[in-house]
Amino acid sequence: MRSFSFGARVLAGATGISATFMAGGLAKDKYNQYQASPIISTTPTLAAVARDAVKGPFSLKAEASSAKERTFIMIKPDGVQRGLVGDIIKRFEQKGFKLVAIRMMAPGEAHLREHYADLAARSFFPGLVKYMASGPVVAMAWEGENAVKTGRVMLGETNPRDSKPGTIRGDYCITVGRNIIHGSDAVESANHEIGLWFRDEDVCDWKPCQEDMVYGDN
Ligand code: DAT
Ligand code: MG
Repeated sequence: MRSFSFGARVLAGATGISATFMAGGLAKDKYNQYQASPIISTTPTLAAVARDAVKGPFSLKAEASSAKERTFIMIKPDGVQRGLVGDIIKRFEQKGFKLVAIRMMAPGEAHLREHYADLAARSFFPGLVKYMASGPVVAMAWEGENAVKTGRVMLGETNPRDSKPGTIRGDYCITVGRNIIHGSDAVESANHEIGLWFRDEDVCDWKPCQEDMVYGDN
């Protein structure tokens, strides 16, 4: 065991104390700064952010190469309530797709009306919005080659009755009104939806270490 001289121990002790004071002082300064700055109360609602986002040009997140294609997947309130979040994420991970954004939220009816705007004239629209706002959802963006089309295949048909076993809707649900998951139906709508649900900085560009094992033409 290494032995310290008395002098060294005093020095070490003093350094420790001053370091503690310094750290404490810095922390206190930070705390005071934090106290001093008022909490911003003008945080825009998700619907407002989305409205601004869709007014401008859509950011094309999927144009670089097909391996960069992104799709918007959302676990609906019934999927969350039924404890299917983990199973659904697992399917996309197992497939080899890359999770680039994820957020649990209760977006509210205004945002959901915006998300399903193309269905606004349908008779089931009010019920759809109400059900979608009945609890939190898990919104995600997944990236990979043909992510949009393959994502739809993984989901199954809109009506679970027509969905094959092995698909998410085929395995986990029964009626169209409780079909547990949303998936974009085209690259353009995927980009639009990702822009509607996430800010640019929420979407992560990263390279999984397994990428060369998922993609390769040989
Ligand atoms: P998908 O979710 O497969 O893209 P969609 O965009 O046509 O299907 O419809 C969005 C959601 O609306 C769908 O997931 C469930 C609901 N929906 C569609 N058709 C319906 C119907 N006939 N009755 C009740 N809900 C319906
Ligand atoms: Mg759709």
